[in-house]
Parts: sequence; C-alpha cells; structure tokens
Amino acid sequence: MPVARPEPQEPRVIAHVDMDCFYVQVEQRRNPALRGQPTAVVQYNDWKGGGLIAVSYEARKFGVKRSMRGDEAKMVCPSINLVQVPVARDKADLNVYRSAGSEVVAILATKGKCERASIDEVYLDLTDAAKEMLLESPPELSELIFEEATKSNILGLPSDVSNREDSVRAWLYQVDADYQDKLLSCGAIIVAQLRIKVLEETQFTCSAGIAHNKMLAKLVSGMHKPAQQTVVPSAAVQDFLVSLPVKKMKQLGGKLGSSLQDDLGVKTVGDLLNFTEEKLQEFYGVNTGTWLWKIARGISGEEVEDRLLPKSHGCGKTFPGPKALKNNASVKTWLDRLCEELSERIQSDLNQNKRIAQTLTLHARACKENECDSIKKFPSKSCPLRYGTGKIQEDAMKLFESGLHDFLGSQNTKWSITSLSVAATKIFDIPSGTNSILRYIKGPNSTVSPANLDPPSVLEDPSLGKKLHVTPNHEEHCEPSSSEKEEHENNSNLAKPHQAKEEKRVSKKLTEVKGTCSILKFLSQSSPVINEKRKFDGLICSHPGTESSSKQNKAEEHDKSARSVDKDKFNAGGSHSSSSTWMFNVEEIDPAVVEELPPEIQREIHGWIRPPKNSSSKKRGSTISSYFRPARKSG
Ligand code: TTP
Ligand code: CA
Ligand code: CA
Repeated sequence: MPVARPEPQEPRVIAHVDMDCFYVQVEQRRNPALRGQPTAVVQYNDWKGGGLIAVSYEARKFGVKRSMRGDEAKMVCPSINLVQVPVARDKADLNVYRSAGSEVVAILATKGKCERASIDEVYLDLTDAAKEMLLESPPELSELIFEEATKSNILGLPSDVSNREDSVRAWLYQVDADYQDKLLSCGAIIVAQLRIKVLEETQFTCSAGIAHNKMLAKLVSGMHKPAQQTVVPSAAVQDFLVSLPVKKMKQLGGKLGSSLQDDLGVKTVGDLLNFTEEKLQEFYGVNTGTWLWKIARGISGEEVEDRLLPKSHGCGKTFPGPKALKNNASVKTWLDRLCEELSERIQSDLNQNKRIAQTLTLHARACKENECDSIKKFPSKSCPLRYGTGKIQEDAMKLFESGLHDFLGSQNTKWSITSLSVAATKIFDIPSGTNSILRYIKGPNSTVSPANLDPPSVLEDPSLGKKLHVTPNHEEHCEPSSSEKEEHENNSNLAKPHQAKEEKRVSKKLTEVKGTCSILKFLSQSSPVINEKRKFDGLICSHPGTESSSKQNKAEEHDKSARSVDKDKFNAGGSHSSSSTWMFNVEEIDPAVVEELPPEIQREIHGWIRPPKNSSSKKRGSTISSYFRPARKSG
C-alpha cells in the first residue's frame, strides 16, 4: 500500500524521462534501414508470429498495437518490419537493450540526482541545476531560449493556438513569474538540452515530464510522445488531476484503484476531493488514507533515489498456448536456463558494481486442467539467495514445487505453466574496503555460498532489507587479489581523507580484541566509512550527494544492531563506534546459513553464538530447504 512521504519545504524540479518505442529505436540504430519505417520488435516465438513488445510510431499509425501477435500486425500493416529480439538460451536476450539504456542514463545523470526506474526510464532531481541556472543565467535574461525548450507542452497554456511556440516562449521568459514557475522554466530548458544531448550521442529520442514531484512528472511524460516534453506548473495541477482516471496512477492500477471505484465511487483523482482525510484513513488506514488525500491535491514527497543501476534483476519467459509446460521436468529445464542467466547477471553486478542480491523470488502463471480461468493464482515464493548457478537452480526448483503445492491445494489435478520468472532482489552495495567478502563470494574454488545472514527477517519484514548483511570470509581468502587491491585503492581515493587512518585504528582495535581469527581479520579489513561513490556499470565517480543520508541510514542500522548484539562475544561491533560503520548481528545468523559456510568459519561462528536466552525469539530453519516448505494453509 502506498505511503505518504513528508514533503520537502522547498520547491523541487523533478523530471521523468522515458525513451520512445525503445527496443525499436535500438534495432533501428543497429539497422538504419529501419528508420522511419513501420517496425515492431517481436519476442522470439513461432506461435502466430510471436508477440509484439515494441512498436514504432510509424506502425502505430496503422493501428499496430503491442498486444498483437506478428501475424495480426502483418494483417493491419503489411509493410511492417518485424525484428526478432536477440535470443540466448532459447529465450530473449535483453542485454543489448539494457546497455543501450545505460548509455542514456550516463548522459541524463550529469545534471542531478538520477534514479533508473526501468530499462528505459529515469527520474531526475534537477532542483540544484535549476537553481543554479536561475542565479547565473535566468531564462528572462537569455537572448535566445534553447529552441527545443520552446517546443515544450505547458499544461494550462492553450495548445491549439497558431503561435504555440511564442506562447511557450513567453511562459518560459516571464519576468513576473513566481519562484516555483521560474524553477520549472529552468528545468524545462535543462531537460530539453539533455534530450538533445541524448539524441546526439545515442541517436535515441525520448519524452519527458517536468514537474515539482515524481508523481506529476511521471503522469505527464507520456502525454505527448514521441520526442516531446510536458511541463506541469503548479497552477495547472488541479485541473489536470480533476479528470484523470484513478487507474492512470501507477499505484492505483491494481486492487486499491478497483476498491476506490467499487467502494467509494471514485473514478477520477478529482473525485477523491469529496472525501476528508479522516474518511480516507477510515477506509484505507492512516498512511494510505493520507497518501490518497495528498495525491488528490498533487502533493507527493517521494524522493528521487540516487541509483543508476537496476533495483533488481529479473529473468522470465512466457509459454503461450501449446507451449505451456506440463510437467516438472520441462519446468526444471526452463528454470535452469532462467537461473543460469540470472546467476550470470548477479555475478557480473557483483564483479562490476560490488553489489550483492539477497533474495531469490519465483513467479509463475499457472492453470489447472479444464480450469484455465480459475481465480487462484500461483503464489510467488522467495528465499535467501545463494550465489552459484547450481544453488540458484536448486532453490528455484524448490520454490516452484512449494508454489505448486499451494496452488493445487488438495486437488490431484493436471496443471500447466504459462509463464515463469526468477528475480534477484534486495540488492545492496558492499561497503568499500570489504574486498574479502568479494574474494569469498567470487573465490575461484569457492564451493560455499555467500548466504545471507538474516534471511528470515528479509522475508518477513521488508524494512529489514535495508540492513547490511555481510558474509564471513574464508580464512585462506583474507588477502585481496591484486585487482581487488586496485579497486580498493581507487575507492579509498574517493573516500574522505581520514578514512585510511580510521581504518587502521579500527583494525588495530579488532586485533587486540580477538587476535587473528579469520572472521575478525575479515572484519578488520572493513572500512568504517561508507563509500561516497556513484556506480554506473563499472564506472565510479565522485558523489557528494548521498553522504548525509547514508550516514543517517548507517546510524539507524547501527542503532538497531547495537541493541541486540552480544557485546561480550562480539565487541568488535562496539569498536566501530562511528555512525558509518557496518556490522552484523551474531544472534541473527541463521543456522541454515552457517551450515553453508566452510567448516573453519562454522567453528568460529559456533564459538560466538551462545544459545539465545529466549530461544523463541529466533526460530530459524535448520537447513536452507526449510525455506521451501509450503506455506501453512490459513484457517
Ligand atoms: P515502454 O516504455 O512501455 O514502451 P516503449 O518504449 O516501447 O514505447 P513508448 O514510446 O510508448 O514508451 O517499454 C519500454 C521497452 O520495454 C519496450 O520498448 C519493450 C519493453 N517491454 C516489453 O518487453 N514488454 C512489455 O510488456 C512492455 C510494456 C515493454
Ligand atoms: Ca518507453
Ligand atoms: Ca517505459
């Protein structure tokens, strides 16, 4: 359920940028003969010509839609070019589109905080850039406004006038505008410049929305497509929202939106204005009630996250019509392929970006024999993610079996699977200096898994996913490899000057505390300063923006951990007194995870862990497979 975030006091300038018919543009760049032609990208499949996943604007004019299959598209537009998505392991290989998306992100991220929201979308916080422009070269003093900016669509301005560009220019120039509008004008100019830069450097066009918050920017970015931008001045917000169908809002596309329509008769966002905040809270709880009350007024405090990399990795395949999978063996074959790709992707994320995924999730669509419109859905299942293709494959199959068990209930009936996907989520950055974790996970002969140290919490309480979990290092792998050393040194250069000193100090204290046992050696290598860096597909650049928030998160995390850590046994944690230290809670180490570790580390951990006084507080599975038990039936 959506939750209202506190709004910042100062006005912000937020943009949402979305690429036009993205996969088609990538294919057109690969084969320029397709430019300007009706074209669609087709998901590999020989059933009715495959499913369309991206359609060029030229083909849309003929009525070609994404929901069509290739054969149908050929009927409505005989001249259409159908391009097959590249294939690897008998399924779509989206790498070429992913890296094309990354090219765009690299350009857009140059002007402010940038959040990669999907393969072809980003949010930008351009507040600082807009303020700077307003101070240094405000639009009203510029002789010539950047031409692309004058093509903007400004909500609230008449759009059918013959001199539209003149009226846009006048709006951008207005001397007596209020501060908020002036900032938006600057935002519009900056986004126009960025879009031109994207076009020049990548040959791709994109569309954008520019507003005071993410919600409004997202709502309008697709309003005028392709290759256009739309601005939402504050004065236009109410009129825009009043007739906007609730289902158009990202968070209202599902059950909440249906309930608003069915239970409260709310069809448009404007209809929400008929309800008091208290009334909405009565129906949907305090948080969601307040959120609804605020969005009806165009208020949203959600921040642009500083993240140039995807939030998760997913890998899926559909099996339409006769392709449906009907037995465990065929499911296993496909799951193995999907997991192999997922494993490669998380491994490369780890190698390039030093990020670890914590949770493996399996989604499927299924039907029972003769009951294909049965409402019962195949339940999604999750477990702690263990690195290594074989382990991911094994776990995914167990998740499938567990889901199937729940799906079928007591019925002993035939089934078929029409879609399967696996995802790696809850990805976190490894703090700088912890090269040994990498060494441990990536180790050439590593037969052990990185295993999460707090898996049940991750599954039960999403908020705990923010904690940092680390994996003890294999004793022999304490010394980082030369490439890791280089990486470490590079990172250190970006961190604060006092970091090295601080590291030495902590390292010394740890050694005093515990001698040279393997895990403390590993801990002593950890840097107490959270790395101030921004990662982008392996590129690292300096990034002052997140320091304070990182510190705050660390402080909270530290607080939480400090409350429960066994200080007698693990006063190494206490030595990391700085708010930016990272640590883990010994008592929360799952026995199932410990069993996955090398014997010497197991012995060491067993040495730390005393049976908790109140053992009911930590009910953990005894093996990894305990996570795969079918969920208990309710009632
Ligand atoms: P979208 O941004 O939804 O669409 P688009 O970029 O093709 O077109 P538009 O100009 O309207 O934004 O999706 C981005 C890419 O993601 C799209 O080119 C193909 C892929 N995609 C799928 O593979 N399957 C899907 O169901 C959707 C919606 C998108
Ligand atoms: Ca798009
Ligand atoms: Ca998109």
